[in-house]
Amino acid sequence: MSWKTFFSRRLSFGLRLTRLHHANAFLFLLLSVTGLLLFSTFYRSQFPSSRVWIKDIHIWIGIISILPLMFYAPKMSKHFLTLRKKPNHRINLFFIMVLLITLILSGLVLTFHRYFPSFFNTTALFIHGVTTWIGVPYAIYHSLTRSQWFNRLSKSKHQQQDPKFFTEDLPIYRRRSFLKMATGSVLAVVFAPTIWKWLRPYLPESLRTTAPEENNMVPLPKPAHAEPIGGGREGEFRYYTVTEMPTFTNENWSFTIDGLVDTAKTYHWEEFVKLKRTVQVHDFHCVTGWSVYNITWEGIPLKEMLERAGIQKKANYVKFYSGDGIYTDSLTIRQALNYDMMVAVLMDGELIPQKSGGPVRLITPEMYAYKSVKWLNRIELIEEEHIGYWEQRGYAQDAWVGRPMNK
Ligand SMILES: Nc1nc2c(c(=O)[nH]1)N[C@H]1C(S)=C(S)[C@@H](COP(=O)(O)O)O[C@H]1N2
Ligand SMILES: [Mo]
Repeated sequence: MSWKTFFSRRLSFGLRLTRLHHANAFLFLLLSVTGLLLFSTFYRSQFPSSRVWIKDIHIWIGIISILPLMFYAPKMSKHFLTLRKKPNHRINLFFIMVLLITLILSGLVLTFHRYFPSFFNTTALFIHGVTTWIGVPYAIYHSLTRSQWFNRLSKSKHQQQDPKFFTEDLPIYRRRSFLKMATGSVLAVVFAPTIWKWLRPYLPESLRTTAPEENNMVPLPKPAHAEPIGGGREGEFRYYTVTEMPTFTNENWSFTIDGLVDTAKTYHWEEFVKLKRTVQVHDFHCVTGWSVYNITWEGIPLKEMLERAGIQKKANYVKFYSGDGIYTDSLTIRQALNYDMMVAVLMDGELIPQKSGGPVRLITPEMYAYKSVKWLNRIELIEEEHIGYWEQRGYAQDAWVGRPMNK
């Protein structure tokens, strides 16, 4: 295959197919690389800012990858006929087509997630995941076992005779299928840990290992109800952090409200757990397409916290700091006074676990969860607008879920 083929007009049917095949393979490679970068936690923590444009590139290549399929569609039946005698190739072809179409459709749902109900997005994200973890190893296997290098490897020297005399029992076939199996096994071993990492959040709690280090806060807050009034959450979180997860104890934890307030105050845990709390049930939406439903949150309404501190006239924004030392976000005063903004302490009747941003986390039920600052330990009232961690990296300042701008 040479680059010239991509620009010539008079090509045989076979060469046209090869050209499409190569275009498709190239796009698939780019999509795999950008997709895996987006999935990688290491990458996310090392180069958080590039995620936004890598995601854009991934989406654009995804849309471009519809083109080879469109060019291929009218040729498909003829191609299928030429494969009469090669049932394996037919199966391969069918399989690849189903994979690509599923990837593209689920990718489109994820791209336009703002227009779909969140159940749709969660399902699309799962399907996009399944097809990726089948498709990527399969594509690698396919390109390896069809390569010339593999062909040379699978023929031993004294077998360069006319292939029509070979049957399944002959050594060349045994050698070939052995090599294919070996390639498959190596790929399975290489991909197993990553696939496990992807699959784990979907498994029931009992099959998962728990984090080694937890926060240790004393005393534990007592929930208002014996059972969570929402009946227990449905769906799984993907635990995000842009740093190592911070760990808290009574000694290193405090909570401050300051800035343009009448009385700035720093709470210690014993004081903080005595503050009056309320309970509310809400869904939780990440802007990347996953959701958790019916979470029962118990905590101090943000409005009460702010009003207790006394909002000064000059204050226009509320800035939230994470105890990780890096993550911040902000709301306008008007947004912050919305009745369901909460400084949450309990989730489904238990102290919010460390990996979920506990002991204290901001909850912004009607906004995308990037506003929901984990390990919240400081609220500052300010005059000028503050651009939060993800907003500096391209997320919209306006985070209302499924609602017109500028509410
Ligand atoms: N401190 C901190 N808060 C954070 C984040 C983070 O990386 N660090 N990620 C945000 C994003 S984008 C989402 S979707 C949610 C994820 O919450 P979870 O980790 O409990 O699933 O937390 C938000 N708050
Ligand atoms: Mo998110």
